[in-house]
Amino acid sequence: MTLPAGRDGLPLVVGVLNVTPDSFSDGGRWSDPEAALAHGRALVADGADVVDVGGESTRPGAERPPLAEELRRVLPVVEALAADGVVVSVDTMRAEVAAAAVEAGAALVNDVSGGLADADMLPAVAASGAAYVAMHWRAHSDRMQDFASYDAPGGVVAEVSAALGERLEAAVAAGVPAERVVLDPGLGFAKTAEHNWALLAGLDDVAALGRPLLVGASRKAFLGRLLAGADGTPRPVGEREAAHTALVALLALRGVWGLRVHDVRATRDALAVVGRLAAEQTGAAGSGDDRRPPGPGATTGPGEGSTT
Ligand code: PMM
Repeated sequence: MTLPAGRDGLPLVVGVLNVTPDSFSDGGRWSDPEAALAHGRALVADGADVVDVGGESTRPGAERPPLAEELRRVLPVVEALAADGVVVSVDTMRAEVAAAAVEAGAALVNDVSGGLADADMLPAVAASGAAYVAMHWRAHSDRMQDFASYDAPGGVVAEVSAALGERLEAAVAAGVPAERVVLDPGLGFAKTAEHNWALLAGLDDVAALGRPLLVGASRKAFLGRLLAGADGTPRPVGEREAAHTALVALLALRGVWGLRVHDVRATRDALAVVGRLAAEQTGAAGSGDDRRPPGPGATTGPGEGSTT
């Protein structure tokens, strides 16, 4: 499976579908397979290029579901969406879930542990033929914030880049072709808000590993902190979308490969603005087709930045 690509040179929009009772922003909303499937279809109608189906909450402090429960949550949804022709990704740290989901039609395995949580994961991905997202991770959610310190020279950007480089090497050593691997800095996973901002500013260093980047910032706590009220109370989860949409536009200009988001419609709107302006700047607009990609010679167009 080659990597899917976004539309018109813009980043791929990966819609989040958490089939969990306890995810931090949408836990319990789609926990029965029927509701989950309807939401997955709504994400596609809103313009998601990929739907990322997960059955384990990674909210800080969350407990892991048993394997059988994770399979029960994700498999029917993956199967039904794939049967609709949707490109499906499975968000799991377990090799058995990854293999079963690919069997059921998933094209990507999104492993927030980058292969560290389950020694069988990388060989399973290699055998499955699926594409692989390796995220930066240090520990399971019940204790990940105990590991949010980055003291090596170069700080969080250097440490995360080095760790992702190792995960890429491990994936390749297990038989996953490098061309199928996407890297993700793992915003919020064993990271403070300051670490997240440093990583966003330093994405080019992560991109220097030579693989496309996926970024998941949607609704995360660092945006709530940024928008905190005068008394320091973080902005609630449901009121962070405008800030996230601004970030989406900036990340598109940086040339990221994919954006993992809850609000697909707002993301598509932001990408429409980025794409249209890029087309205007490169002279590709004015043909009556407002959605044309930037042509050669673009200097600020999406996908043309130094980060891909
Ligand atoms: N974040 C969450 C879950 N899965 N996968 C990737 N690749 N990157 C992320 O940043 C990421 C992820 C947690 O967020 P959610 O509870 O909103 O799904």
